[in-house]
Amino acid sequence: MEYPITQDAGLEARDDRLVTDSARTDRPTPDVDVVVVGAGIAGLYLAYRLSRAGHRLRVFEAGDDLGGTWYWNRYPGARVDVPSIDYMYSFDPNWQRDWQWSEKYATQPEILRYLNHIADKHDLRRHITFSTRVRQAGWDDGASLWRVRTDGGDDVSARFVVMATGCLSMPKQAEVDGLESFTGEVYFTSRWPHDPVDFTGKRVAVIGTGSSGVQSIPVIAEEAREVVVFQRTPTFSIPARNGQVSPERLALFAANEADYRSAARMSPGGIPMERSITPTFSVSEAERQQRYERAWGIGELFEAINVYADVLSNPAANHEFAEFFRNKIRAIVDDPQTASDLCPTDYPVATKRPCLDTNYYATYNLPHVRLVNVRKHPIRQITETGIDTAHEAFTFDAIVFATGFDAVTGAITAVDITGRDDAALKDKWADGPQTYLGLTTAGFPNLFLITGPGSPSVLSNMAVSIEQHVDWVLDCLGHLRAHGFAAIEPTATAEAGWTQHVNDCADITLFPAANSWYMGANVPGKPRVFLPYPAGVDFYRATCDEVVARDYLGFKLSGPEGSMCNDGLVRRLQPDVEMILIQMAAMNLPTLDSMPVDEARAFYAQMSTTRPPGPDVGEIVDGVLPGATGDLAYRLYRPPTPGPHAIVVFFHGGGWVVGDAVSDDPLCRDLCVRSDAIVISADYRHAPEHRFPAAVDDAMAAVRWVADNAEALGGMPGRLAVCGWSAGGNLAAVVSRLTRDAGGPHIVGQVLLTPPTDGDLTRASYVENADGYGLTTALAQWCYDHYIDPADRRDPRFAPLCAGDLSGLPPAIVVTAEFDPLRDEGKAYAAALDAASVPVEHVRARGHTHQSLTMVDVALSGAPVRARIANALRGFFLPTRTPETAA
Ligand code: N01
Repeated sequence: MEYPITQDAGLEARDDRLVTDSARTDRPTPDVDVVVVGAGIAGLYLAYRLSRAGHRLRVFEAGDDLGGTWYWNRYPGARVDVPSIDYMYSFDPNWQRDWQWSEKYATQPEILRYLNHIADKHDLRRHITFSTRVRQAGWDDGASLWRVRTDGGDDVSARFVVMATGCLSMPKQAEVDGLESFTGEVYFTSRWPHDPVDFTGKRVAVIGTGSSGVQSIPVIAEEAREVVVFQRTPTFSIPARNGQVSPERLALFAANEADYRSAARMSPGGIPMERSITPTFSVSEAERQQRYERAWGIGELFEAINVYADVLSNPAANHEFAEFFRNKIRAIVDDPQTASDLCPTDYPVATKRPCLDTNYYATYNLPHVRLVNVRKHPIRQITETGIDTAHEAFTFDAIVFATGFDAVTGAITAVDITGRDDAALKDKWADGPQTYLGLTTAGFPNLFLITGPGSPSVLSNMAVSIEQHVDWVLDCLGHLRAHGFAAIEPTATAEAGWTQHVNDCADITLFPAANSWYMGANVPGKPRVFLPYPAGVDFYRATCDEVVARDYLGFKLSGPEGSMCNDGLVRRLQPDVEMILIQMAAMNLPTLDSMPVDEARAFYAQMSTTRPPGPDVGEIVDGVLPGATGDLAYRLYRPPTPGPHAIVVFFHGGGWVVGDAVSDDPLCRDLCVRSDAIVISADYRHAPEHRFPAAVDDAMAAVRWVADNAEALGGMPGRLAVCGWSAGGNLAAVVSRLTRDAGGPHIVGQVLLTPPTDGDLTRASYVENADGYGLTTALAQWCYDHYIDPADRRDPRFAPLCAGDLSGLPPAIVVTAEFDPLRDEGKAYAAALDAASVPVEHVRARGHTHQSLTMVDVALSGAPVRARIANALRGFFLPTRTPETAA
């Protein structure tokens, strides 16, 4: 629901004059405008932007020095896994005058030197209070400011608080019993000592094989006498192939750095790269293997994940890519058992963060390095001298924990943050974080989260995502100031919509299949919710910009003289449906209603050839059946399971004008496999050559013929349902009523997928969705006009909604799509069936269009709806619904 902008009386835009808070209100003046928590990459950039924009600020940093992640994670082998020249600030275009990266992937010390260099160059240290942890931040609603307390005794009031606390900064607890009894050295990769650690001649245990373990194990093995790695979950890792900064990349820079940075900002991951649109199985196996090899050879994480469009959505595609990795591991590691233990098998590749390594797998070929599979040999406890598993007692001089972080939310909720009415953020997020854009959260005005949950953050190049968030926040502060507002807060509607959208995006990927830290699954008791935003930094940036362009859509802005709220949802379509619509719009295709009918039919058929085929079925048989006036084609889809099967007679979509028995082929295959029923797609005569009621007569003839020949077709007599999409849904509804009135054949259920049921063009859905969602109101009208005279449009053989008596009709499932001109008449028909005591399930497909539910393997978000249809069909076919038992 979108509301118009409302401005309280007396408030006018004041772009022309900057007004400070203290000048325009009798509320207390805060000590500073902004408190920033953290002095890592985000905190430093905030200090740069805020100070230059004239905001008074303080930055608190728990560490003794700046750098955040790069201050703490000093373990041996620590490096960035995004190329150095991408993992840097872009605000300083002349950086090459005074800085040079020495390697493709810089080491931790080099990155820390870079951050110090930036801080010194731009005089940022003066804003930072080091060795000071923010403990508490509470919103004072009366004074409209934050009160921030630190463990150093600071008590600072601020108009805004910005959490620049990092996504991977709150170390996870050790979760192993007995650690306090160990008398040797204990290290955490995430809190590595500043003094050099020497493992020479020592027996070292490493627990954990994520990125930190994978990077540190080979380096520790270079020194140590013995290394035992305790692995709970194996990782997918590709060789980093580190070395000089790539000359090609440097050339791109030399050509035009501004273009390069801009391409990074509008890329899926924050590194200039085209999003792959090629599905895995659309190319030959030889070509696929070549591409996998290339990905392995380049040594770049984002390139590898982008190898094919569907690696993160199609289980079969993912499996093949994962098998390629497993083969590499088997080829590198000499000992077959160790190789097998190192092969990940219980989660899809890239659904846990893959690693970039230098000699990781080969390290296991060294005689003094050993792998313990903790799944088979669980760690019982840490002892005085080492580690006991269920089967063995190990002695160590040192134990290294590379066990990860309470990621994305951990560092935010570690601060006691209270918002309006003293509500604690930790409580609000008890079942998972709720944010608007990953930047703000309702009930906590003037609180900003840099790379917070619900933003691309850890799935992207953090440097690019951090800059985008900081820039957005600075623009926002400027806007508030210029318009005389003192506070900004997202609405509950916008936040719920965004949280839903993030989940929708995750649900069409394989990410939820892994117990990853992306899902919060690595921390006992943490809610299992997908934390980052997976649709890409390009889409995300466009969304943030759109929110601003639409007058801060979904935010309430308030000040001493009034408030403004343009409430609503910024993303309402399912993410994949939106992407399809964007691609279709870019293709600028002609509309069917702009063509003569023959051309429209040819064009429709041509478009059908470009889609994925749908799942394999047991058998496909093409045949002809007697229509009302002559033979008509049908296609039979038989499930791969032993028969006999129930039968669904299916009527295709196409507005009674275009389409045929095979034009909904992927949908029919999908229905067949999911419902384990024979689907017979029966053609019918089309308008304008054969106008109403020719299609109805043919549909009736098809149902009769199938009922009479059920056994011969491999079906179970009496288990007959009808189904149709669009115009076909209309025919299925009409046939259900006509067979009831004719006393047979008995139909056990009707599936009506986005059906027209009275063609009333004055309904709201025809107005709201007139254009932009595939089926337009103009096209619907074109179809009606070809099919039926206006005078006949209340005939129940066209308008089942106009039938006087709907009682006794077969049980139904009616699916309506939110962005469909036909939505309201489908809805009305479901309600009418219900009112007539017909068992009916009405599925409202949120964020879908008229066509999107039929786009098998394209609009993945439609799959759960089709699963419900199949479920309904299975229910229709239960023996209790068949005529013999009904009697
Ligand atoms: O942490 P992780 P990380 N007993 O959570 C295991 C970034 N990063 O510090 O998977 C036994 O990935 C745990 O096992 P499981 C990067 O984004 C980047 O390595 O929970 N094992 C896992 O194997 C990365 O993804 C770089 O079953 C236990 C490991 O410990 C993120 O930071 C470098 C255990 C933890 O792996 C986190 O990486 C480093 C237990 N009780 C980090 N508890 C770059 O290259 C946990 N594990 C830039």
